[in-house]
Amino acid sequence: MIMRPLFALSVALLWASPAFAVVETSVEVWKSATCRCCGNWVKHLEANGLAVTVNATEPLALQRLKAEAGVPAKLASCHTAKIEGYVIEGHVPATDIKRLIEERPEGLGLTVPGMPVGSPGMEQGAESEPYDVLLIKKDGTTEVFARH
Ligand SMILES: [Cu+2]
Repeated sequence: MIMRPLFALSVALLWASPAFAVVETSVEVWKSATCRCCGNWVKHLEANGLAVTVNATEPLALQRLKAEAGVPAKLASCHTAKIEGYVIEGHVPATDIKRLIEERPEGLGLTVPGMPVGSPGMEQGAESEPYDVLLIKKDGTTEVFARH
């Protein structure tokens, strides 16, 4: 019966290890394997210190995932991500993701609908258009979380 307490101890140590903390705060991304701007957005997150895991996902599965996450079609973009229970849709800047995790507002998560030129991953030289990062509320309405 000496195995039991040892086993319990090792499980406790496993859960307390920093590796699990990293996994907990990493961004999980679903995107088409060939989406270039999605890949550039992932690089933007990593460059800003966020750990990212990427799932190559077929378009239909991606659409279903967006619907299940509560992202209405009119607020959708190319890729979908999740961090700490929030959904992140489209080219949301890393600074806004960090603020979301810090402030933890009530809502489903953040979206940048469409793919505005100049947003992270959508850089086209010096060109950029103004865009809003929207907080998706639980009832499907939105409010402006940040303006860029
Ligand atoms: Cu894109």
